[in-house]
Amino acid sequence: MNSAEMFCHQCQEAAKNTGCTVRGVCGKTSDVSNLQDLLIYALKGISAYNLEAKKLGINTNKTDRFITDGLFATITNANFDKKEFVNRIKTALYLRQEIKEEVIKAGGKVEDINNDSTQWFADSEESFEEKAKLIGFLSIENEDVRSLISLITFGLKGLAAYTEHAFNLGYEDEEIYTFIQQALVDTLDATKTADDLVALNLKAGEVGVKAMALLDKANTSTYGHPEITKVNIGVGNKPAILISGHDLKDMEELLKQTDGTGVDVYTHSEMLPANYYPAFKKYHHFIGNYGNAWWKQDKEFESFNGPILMTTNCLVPPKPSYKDRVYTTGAVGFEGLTHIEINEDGTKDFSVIIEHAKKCQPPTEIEKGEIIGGFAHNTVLSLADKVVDAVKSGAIKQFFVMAGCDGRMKSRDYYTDFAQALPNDTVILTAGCAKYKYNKLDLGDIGGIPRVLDAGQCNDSYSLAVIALKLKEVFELNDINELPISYNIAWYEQKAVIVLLALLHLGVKNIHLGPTLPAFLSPNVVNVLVENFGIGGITNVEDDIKMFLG
Ligand code: SF4
Ligand code: SF3
Repeated sequence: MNSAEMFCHQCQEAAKNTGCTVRGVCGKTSDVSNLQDLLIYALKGISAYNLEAKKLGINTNKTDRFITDGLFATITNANFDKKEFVNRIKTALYLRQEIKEEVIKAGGKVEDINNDSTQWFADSEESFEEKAKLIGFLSIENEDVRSLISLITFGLKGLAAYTEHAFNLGYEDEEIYTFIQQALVDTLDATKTADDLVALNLKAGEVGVKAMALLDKANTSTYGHPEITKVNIGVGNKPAILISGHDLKDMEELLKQTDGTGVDVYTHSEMLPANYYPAFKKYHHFIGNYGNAWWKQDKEFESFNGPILMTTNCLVPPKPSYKDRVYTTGAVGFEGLTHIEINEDGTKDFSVIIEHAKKCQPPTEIEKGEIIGGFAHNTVLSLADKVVDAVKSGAIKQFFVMAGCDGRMKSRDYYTDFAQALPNDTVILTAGCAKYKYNKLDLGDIGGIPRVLDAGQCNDSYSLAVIALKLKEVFELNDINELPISYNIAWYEQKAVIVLLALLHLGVKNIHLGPTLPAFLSPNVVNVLVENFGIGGITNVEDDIKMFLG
């Protein structure tokens, strides 16, 4: 590693579109960044033994979940807590030893697994810091290899996030765990060529589709299929709790525990789609959605007045004025905030947040009205005839997939302008917090079909793929790229990376990514993506619309 204090280039806001080297633009400190890198390295060591244990039929569920949760905790804006990472690394080294011993006991061979990731040991914060300096991304000299390993690592983080949401609802797939761990181990295999690493990335996309399908099954089997819903964006007059992030299990628990307490519940940012699920809509004290995408929380958490529960990313380092009202759970963490742990039986006790809410003022109104959503695959496919007719008659000329993330960069105004400038015979298919750039504009409808169809969270990008595949079948096309669908995707963190790899695996070509291409893609890797998949960036609204409508 060079003399920089840290090196992180995993998100779209990486400093100078190269990497954060002193402190993250996200607020992550250099010591936390380095400890996150070291945790990933420790997970590679556990994975090596774990894969062997799997071959021997040993139950590895504990380590599978630990590895998955560890990857998730390093995602952008999830966990900023240094102590947490020190503890996780210590646990990782302990678990590595434990699973190694189990492998030996079962007659397995461990000699072949010996490498630095399985052998190194340290037990103090200082020695972790020292070790971290040796294993960061900059220790990989070849920039193309570094780029491909970055791509796979970040894809795995996104994959782990979706896998964890699924296992929280009791849905697990051994194949996903095995892939994640094999891929982690492969990133340390010096015999892997650039071609091997490209193939590994595409394989990650394939497993990404599986994970999103599994999560979709988990969500819809547990809470029903999302329904077309008008979501209230105004406020009621009772004290309330705001819930953000992506975890629907936490949403369920919170609604159950607040029922009848006189405390209302609102969603923020990526929790908005919870409003579309039948199992949640039935609660009268579930009032609606408050505010916008994650990066506006510094203002919106302030005016919400009540406590906030962060179930996953994106957490912005909280301002002192509302810090005492923010609670974390799951993979999220921040020094000084109260963290709600999971009980042995899988439940969580949110009573401290509920009691806190009772002492707070109701939310201050920041807007009024409704937004419409709930266009996941089940709903859209039930409207398939109407959609197909509209395409055949020419009422709908083109669909634009504008899924992904929102972020604080001014350059993202492009997406608002783009949505506004699109001709009236086009429909936007969206998922993820990217939607906040245009979901409150009045873009009208086409014969009753709204011009912005929100499928849900970023993981519900899966729905958009299901819809595309169904349309391909209905129109009897050979290739998904023959559909009148353009892809103009906004990315920010690592879940968008796995969504991208999933789309590439499905054969989708000519995806445009913005507002900037990932800093971790080297010029040669960009060339591979351009040549094989037609990946491109964005320019300006006018030229891009001309280009897309070709
Ligand atoms: Fe920088 Fe993004 Fe990494 Fe934060 S997550 S340190 S903003 S690259
Ligand atoms: Fe948003 Fe963080 Fe990515 Fe789930 S909440 S899409 S950025």
